[in-house]
Amino acid sequence: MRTLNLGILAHVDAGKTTLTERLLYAAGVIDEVGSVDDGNTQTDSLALERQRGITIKSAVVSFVVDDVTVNLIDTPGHPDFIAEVERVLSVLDGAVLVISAVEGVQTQTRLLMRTLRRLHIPTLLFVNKIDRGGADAERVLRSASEKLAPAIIPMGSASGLGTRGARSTPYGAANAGFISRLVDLLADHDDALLAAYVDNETAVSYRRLRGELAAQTRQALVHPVFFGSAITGAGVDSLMAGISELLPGAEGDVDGPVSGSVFKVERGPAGEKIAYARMFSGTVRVRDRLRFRRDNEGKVTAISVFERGSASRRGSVAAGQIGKLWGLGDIQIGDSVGTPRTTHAERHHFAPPTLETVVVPRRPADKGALHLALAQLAEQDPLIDLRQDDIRQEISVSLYGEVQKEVIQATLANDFGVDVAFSETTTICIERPVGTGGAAETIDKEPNPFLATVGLRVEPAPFDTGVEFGLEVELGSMPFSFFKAVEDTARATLHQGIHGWQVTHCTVTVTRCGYYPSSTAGDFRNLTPLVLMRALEQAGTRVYEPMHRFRLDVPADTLGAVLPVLARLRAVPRTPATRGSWYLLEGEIPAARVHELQQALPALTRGEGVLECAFDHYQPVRGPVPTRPRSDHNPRNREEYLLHVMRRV
Ligand SMILES: Nc1nc2c(ncn2[C@@H]2O[C@H](COP(=O)(O)OP(=O)(O)OP(=O)(O)O)[C@@H](O)[C@H]2O)c(=O)[nH]1
Ligand SMILES: [Mg+2]
Repeated sequence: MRTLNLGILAHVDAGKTTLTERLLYAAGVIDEVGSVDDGNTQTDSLALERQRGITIKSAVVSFVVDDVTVNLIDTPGHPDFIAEVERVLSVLDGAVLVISAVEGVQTQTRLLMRTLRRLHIPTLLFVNKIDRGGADAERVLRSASEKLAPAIIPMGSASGLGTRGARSTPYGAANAGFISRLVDLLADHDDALLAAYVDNETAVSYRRLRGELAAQTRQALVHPVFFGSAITGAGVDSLMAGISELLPGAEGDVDGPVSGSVFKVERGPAGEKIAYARMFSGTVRVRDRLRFRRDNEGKVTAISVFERGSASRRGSVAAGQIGKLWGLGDIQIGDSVGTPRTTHAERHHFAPPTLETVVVPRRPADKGALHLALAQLAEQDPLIDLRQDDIRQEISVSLYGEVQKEVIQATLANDFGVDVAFSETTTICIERPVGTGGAAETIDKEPNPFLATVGLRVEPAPFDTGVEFGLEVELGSMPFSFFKAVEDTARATLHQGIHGWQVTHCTVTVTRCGYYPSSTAGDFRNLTPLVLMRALEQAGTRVYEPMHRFRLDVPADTLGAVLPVLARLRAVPRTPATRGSWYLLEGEIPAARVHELQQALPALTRGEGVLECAFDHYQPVRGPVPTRPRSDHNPRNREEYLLHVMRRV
């Protein structure tokens, strides 16, 4: 029996949860198909998800098809919950990207496919909603090959589009058009196949072509496309067969060293912490002691494993499987258990939240309860990045958008009994070095009070690199724990740059190091922030604000009203394109103004305008540079902040 950890990803409302329900039904896990609109699906199980009809948290369910146990992870499509998608990407063996046959390829669809391709995750496309009015299979195929990936191949034809009786019929060996498309597609990566086919068409068996299709899909070179309707169930059997035939199973040695990755954390009914871990290697058993995040350790008190439906209690969870682990009190999302996997641990695939808002309890007496509640929410979503400003007595959280804000508000009220309001929402900027800066402190040389020599250089790096750490000294010249102390402290220090924003897209290089036999890692932790901030001041930093790319469809007669509002919001549209009696506007807008545009739109366009926005890039702030109040650490000045960092790390 193989195991396949499969993600279902899509733009909001494309039908992921409905499709999940259908797959569970087709596999015999459930006897009745639940509906998002009735609030009774398996994976939208949170009260808030059922009320709102949208997915907020990723959820795991499992089913068996042929000889494969599929652990399916249904993800949210709303851009405010992109962090949920980010967290599951590292645990997937394959994915199904759902596209609505009516709305076609949307902003989030492109972003997700770009990321799946970058990570080489084998991906099938499912064109859903063929039963809905306006469904157009050809248009979706065209735009999928233009905007998502050129190497796609329809696995069947769709008929009766836009009607309840819409069907999808799989192609087979008898369909000459399919065979020749298949050969064309596969020959790009397989010269032997092309040569054999050119030599004698009939010599290449259909079996061989299907085998090669599976091989190339598993390498994420090609993407088979299925058509169907999650509502009527049309095409779901073909997709199911494709999942088992074309996607790879999980690999990993069950007897190897323990290595797993935690992609979800939740609290059980008694408030106990439950970590969802995907195992890559080894086997974890109840009562095992597990190491995670540097020097943390915990004893596993119970395990349940996803098998045929939901999770059931087991004595162990092995390589390839997803297990729920109890007993690891300090575990956080993103932690590795056992030996860390050496893939982009620090790197994010999507942009971080771009908004920050102050959370205020409506009853002042709830302040302590609010802090505790937010700390628990931050366990499940570290990107909300809880910050406490002791001077202003304020708590703030980072956010992707208004829907996430409403969800936090409702969760605090429903689950924790704390009513809150939000005051000012501000944009989260970033800082990046302008040039190169360097500084050093030498052991035993005034004014350095620490038993450590540290020299650091900081310089800008391309966007999307985060913080890279490099060495210009021999790794063997100092105990590894001292290097680790320098790196960890440098990363912590960069949380607040010269203007108070996170410093990122830069490289920090260790240019000098030295120690005495009596030196400790603490000496390096204490000295590093002082040296790094001096280097940063020498380099100088520039503040950047997040920009979104927007796509706005408006009725032609409303364009005159929309354009001045865009200008006022500092949105820069390119020349509008006409589409019948509609205009399509695309361009850039500061993240800070997206919400205002969303709010203004209904009145400007009689409620007909459709706006899609997604983070695109950072742009240097023009005009006065915004500074972020130094919070979190009660710092009245930099020295105090640095002392705080020293104490903390
Ligand atoms: N007509 C039709 N409606 C569908 C189909 N699939 C889903 N829907 C409807 O589309 C809406 C959204 O479906 P969901 O399954 O919640 O979509 P989702 O992708 O899970 O949405 P998020 O998780 O919030 O991103 C619901 O009203 C569904 O009933 C389909 O194949 N045909
Ligand atoms: Mg959903």
